[in-house]
Amino acid sequence: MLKKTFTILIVVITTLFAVQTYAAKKLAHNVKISDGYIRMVPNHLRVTASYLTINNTSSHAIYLVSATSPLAKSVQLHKTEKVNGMMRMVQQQQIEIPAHDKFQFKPGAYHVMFIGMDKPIYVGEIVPVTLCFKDTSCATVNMPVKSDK
Ligand SMILES: [Cu+2]
Repeated sequence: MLKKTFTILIVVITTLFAVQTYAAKKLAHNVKISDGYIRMVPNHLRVTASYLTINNTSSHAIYLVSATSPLAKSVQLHKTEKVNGMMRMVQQQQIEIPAHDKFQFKPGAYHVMFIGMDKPIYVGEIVPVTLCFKDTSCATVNMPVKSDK
């Protein structure tokens, strides 16, 4: 009797875990991502940034909370700020995209930062970047590497 209860419990836990795993990969239907690109950097640099526009097509605010990419071990959300006359980058825990509005990442302001690239990048290379939101939905975008003009 005890053994049976234990078995049922394991099945329930496994099911819960499976649901959670599925939820973590839920597709973000409420966002449209455009103009995404990765900034070309000199070969010896192992850090770069990407810029993009996120359109929120839903009637409620959404929050970007993380980004991942095979390009780098660490991918962070950053904002460049001027502090005491010095430019510095501040990591953001989340970025709000208001309802029916868009949010632009651009040089000198918000960007997605890639830290610790394994290899150099080249112009024209396509890099997948996955953006995940507070509601656990994610969107993967293929971004070309481009040089800033
Ligand atoms: Cu940065």
